[in-house]
Amino acid sequence: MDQVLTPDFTGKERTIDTGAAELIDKAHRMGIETGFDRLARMLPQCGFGLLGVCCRRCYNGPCRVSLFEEGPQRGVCGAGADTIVARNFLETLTAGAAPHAEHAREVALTLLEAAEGRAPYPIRSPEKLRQLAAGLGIEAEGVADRELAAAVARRALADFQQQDGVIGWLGVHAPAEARERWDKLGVLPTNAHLEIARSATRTAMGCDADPVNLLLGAVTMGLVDGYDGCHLSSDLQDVLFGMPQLVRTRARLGVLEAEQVNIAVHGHVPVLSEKVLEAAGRLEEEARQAGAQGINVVGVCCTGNELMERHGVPLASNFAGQELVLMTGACDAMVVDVQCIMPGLAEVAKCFHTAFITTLPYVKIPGATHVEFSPARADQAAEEIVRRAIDAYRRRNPALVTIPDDTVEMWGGFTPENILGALGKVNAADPLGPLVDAVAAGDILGAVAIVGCTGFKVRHDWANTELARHLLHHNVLVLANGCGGHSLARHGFTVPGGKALEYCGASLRGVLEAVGQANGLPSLPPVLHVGSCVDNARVADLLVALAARLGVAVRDLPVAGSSPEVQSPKVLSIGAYFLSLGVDVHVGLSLQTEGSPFVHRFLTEPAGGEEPTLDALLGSTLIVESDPARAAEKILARLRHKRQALGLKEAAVASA
Ligand code: SF4
Ligand code: MSK
Repeated sequence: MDQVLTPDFTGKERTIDTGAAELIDKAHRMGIETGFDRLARMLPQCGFGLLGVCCRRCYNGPCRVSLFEEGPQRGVCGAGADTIVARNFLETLTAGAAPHAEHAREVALTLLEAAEGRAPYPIRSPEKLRQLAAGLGIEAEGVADRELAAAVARRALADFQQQDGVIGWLGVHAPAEARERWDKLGVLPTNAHLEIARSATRTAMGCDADPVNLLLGAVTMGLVDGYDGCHLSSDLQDVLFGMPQLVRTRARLGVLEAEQVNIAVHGHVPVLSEKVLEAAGRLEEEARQAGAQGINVVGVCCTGNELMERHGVPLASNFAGQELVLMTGACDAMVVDVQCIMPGLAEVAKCFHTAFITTLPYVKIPGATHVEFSPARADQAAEEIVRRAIDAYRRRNPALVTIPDDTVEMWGGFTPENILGALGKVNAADPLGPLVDAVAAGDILGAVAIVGCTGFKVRHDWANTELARHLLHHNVLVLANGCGGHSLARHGFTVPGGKALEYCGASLRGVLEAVGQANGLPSLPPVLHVGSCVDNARVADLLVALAARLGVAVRDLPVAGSSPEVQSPKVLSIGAYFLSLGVDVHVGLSLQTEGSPFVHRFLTEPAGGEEPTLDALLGSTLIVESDPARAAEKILARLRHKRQALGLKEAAVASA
């Protein structure tokens, strides 16, 4: 342990999860530093950075322009605040879209290798495969699954190679009305890699300096993330690993088991974690020989969500609590793939017996053990990882084990198919009918997806759950995924008939109970857990289906997305995807665009003024608000505005 801290906060002040609070306090007692401490040491953060007016694009800089007249108004090259802020914003979105596109490309390569017999993965959903082939216009009649899978995978990879046209996955999922608008704006992407490279080029020193043009580039990044990131990943994972099912499992740090070998899988791309889960099943006997009762695989962040929705794997923690999984002293291995993996994990793992294992050639962390993974040697790598966990278990020090004594029940796996299945029990001929009727009657005011992260600037899990509580109270249907989904699962919002039902307004509660009871449950869960970050694709599909059923555009629907505890640029690039569809997006932290009032107004002001705005171009705005109660008010105002424009009657008023 390098340093002994003198913490000036308690665990309870930084998280609303009692188990996580217990482990923050344990870290303080042991002198182990976590992200909660590192943020405290980082404050105050640089004001220029927070305003987005710092530029490090070339060695004439770094330059930072001033909001005050007496300070410098332009960088050395002459770039003003509008250019610098817009470039930084686009750069952030590019940093969000790139990992999602890589995620999708890796899954497409895995599908191709599997189809050609070079990687040990079966085709678990031939139905989804054929549905995709139909959407892509690939002839499937009489074609064997593997041959068809190879054709679909090659078409997916073409989205990273073609030099003209529009990315194919946009053709599979995008509504025609939106596509027409994007075409007119000149923002349609040709190829994910090309657009990412172009975006890196236009934000480079001496290239694009027009703030509006740069911000339209942000819309393109949103489309890249939406179609060649989220949709492509989600679709091909369904083909390879099967469709998510409604699952009932458990969440919180208490899901680690004292008597078992605990393996935490962390990251995003389930090509690895699916194999670790399989290998854990095969090697149970070796774990027993080591003195354990079995092997317990638990999920962290989005790879956890992926295994949860397909296999019912319990969720240990979201982003901000990842180091706390190791602080239990009972995590025998943490195995990571890519994205949202904190380098700080290596330092915490050193304080225990934990094997901290990286697996990808481009994600290495000093202090970690590297077990190289590739789809072709997936089974060998997964078995090696599980054996390292069993070995580590033998070295576990029981005196250092603290597994919080709390887990909560959670339900997940609410895909559009499963939601329609549940609604179909109410009206088999028109499954969306009950939902549409409830929205039209004002029993449901609208819908909001609480997505994205937890971080260190907001009290862990607090804003995600508070916002959900306010929205439910006002009869808003809430969906959730990513680490926001973890937060809501960890605090009991995703259980049918659970206590969180009490937060719901009377008319929403009535709908949830009616649909739940038609399905043999006390109610639908107050919050429907839709899976991982890339499963935002499923949220979008649901909105597209709803708009089609109503005969309106997606931008007309009273719906919004929200990330109250945003930490990753991926939230912004996914957010840009929803904005491009005309869906408002709320974020709970500054976008670091306030340094250019023009850029900030473009992103956040409603249409109607003289300046160009996102709202005027796309029908959507960004809402920046850190207080969940005020954020709910602002979101509700936009939902009501959209209801009014649709001519829907006033929604039921929630009682105080
Ligand atoms: Fe300064 Fe311009 Fe270089 Fe940015 S690109 S660091 S504003 S000189
Ligand atoms: S893992 S991007 S912290 S949701 Fe998807 Fe969680 Fe946000 Fe990473």
